[in-house]
Amino acid sequence: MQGYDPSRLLYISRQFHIHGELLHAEPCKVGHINETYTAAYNQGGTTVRYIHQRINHEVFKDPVGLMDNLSRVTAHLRHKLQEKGSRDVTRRTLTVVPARDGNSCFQTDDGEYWRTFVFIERVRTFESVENAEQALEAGKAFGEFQHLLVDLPGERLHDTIPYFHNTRRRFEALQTALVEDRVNRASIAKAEISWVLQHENLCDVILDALANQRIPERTTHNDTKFNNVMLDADTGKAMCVVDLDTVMPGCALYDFGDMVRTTTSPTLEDELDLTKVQMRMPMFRALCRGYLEAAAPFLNKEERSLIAFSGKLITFTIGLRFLTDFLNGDSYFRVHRPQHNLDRARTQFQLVRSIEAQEEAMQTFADSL
Ligand code: GN1
Ligand code: MG
Repeated sequence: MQGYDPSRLLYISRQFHIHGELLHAEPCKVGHINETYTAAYNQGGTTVRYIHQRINHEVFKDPVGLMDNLSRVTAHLRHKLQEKGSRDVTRRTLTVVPARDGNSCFQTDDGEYWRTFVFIERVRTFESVENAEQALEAGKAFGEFQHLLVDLPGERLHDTIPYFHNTRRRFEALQTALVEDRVNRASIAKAEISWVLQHENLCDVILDALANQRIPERTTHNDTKFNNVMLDADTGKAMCVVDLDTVMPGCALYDFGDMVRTTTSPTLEDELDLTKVQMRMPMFRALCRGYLEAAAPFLNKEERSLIAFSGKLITFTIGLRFLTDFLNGDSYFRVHRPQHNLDRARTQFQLVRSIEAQEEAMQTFADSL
C-alpha cells in the first residue's frame, strides 16, 4: 500500500461532488484489500466527513462493473428503506458520492480507481463480538440485507471476483501452490497441509446443491465479517452493512457461514493461542436467531438444512485461502508479521474443528427456530 500523501488525497478529493474545503484526512488501517481514508470537510461552517477509497484493481479486475453493482444495490436499498418509511436512510445504507464527470468512480492518469462515500457518523464496528446481542444484530443485519435484495431489478450483477467462495477452486489453488512451492514454505506448513487434504470431502456439498438447483443463486454480500456491520454507537443496534465490493450473485449460506466464522469465537482471526479459539454456542444461537428472523421468509428447506455446515465450510475455505497465500509468498492478503497468513490459517482450522464437534447441536438449534 502506498503511504499517506496529503497532496495526492487533496487531488483525489477534488474529483468528487463535494462542497466545501478539505480540512484533514487520515488513513484507515482496517481491511486487507483496499486503501481507505476518512476526510473531513468544512461545509458552511459544519464539519462533514466522507470516505475516499482506492479500489484494489489487482483483486477487483473490473472496478467499473463493481461500481455498477454497488450503485444499483445501494440505490435499491435506499429505495426499499424509504418505502418502508425508515428514518436515517443515509446511515442505513452506503451512499455513493459521484465524481465530477458523473461516473461513480474516478480513474487517475496512472490507472488508479477512486470512489467516495458519505461517512456514517455515530456508529461503531468491532473486530470481535463482545456479547450475544451483537451476534444477534449481525445476523439480523445481513439477513435483512439479503432480504431487501431479493427483488433487485435488472440484469444479473457482475461477478466482481469469479468463483469467490468456490471451495473446490480454492482447494485446487492450494494444490497448485503446493506443487509450485514458490517460496519454499510448504515444509513449514506440513501439518496444516495434510489436515486440509484430509478434508477435501467438504468441498462439493454446497456446490452440488447449487448445481442441482436445490439451492438457488441469490444476491449476497459475500464478505459478512462482523467488522462489516456498523452498530449504532448509542443503542448497539445494527445500522448499516458495509464493504459491498463482493456483493454479487452467490449463495445465502456462504454469507451465514462467514458470520459464524467471525462472530462465534472470542478471538481475532489471527489469534496465536489456539486454546482460545472456539465456536461458542450462545453466540451461535443469537446469530442464528437474528439471521433467521430476517431471512426465514425467503430461505428454502435445503438452505436451512445446511445452516451449521455452512459455518464449517466457509471457515475451512477462508483458512484454505490464507494457507494458499502463505505458500504463494503473501501476494493477496496484507500481512503484518512473518507467517501471518499461516497463523490465520491455523486459527481457521482450529475453529473448523470446534464447529465440527458441535455441528449437530448447532443444526438442531437452527431446526428448532
Ligand atoms: C478480505 O479486506 P477484508 O478484510 O474486507 C477478503 C475476504 C476474507 C477476509 C479475511 C475481497 O476481506 O474474503 O474473508 O479478508 N476479501 C476479499 O479477513 O478477498
Ligand atoms: Mg472485504
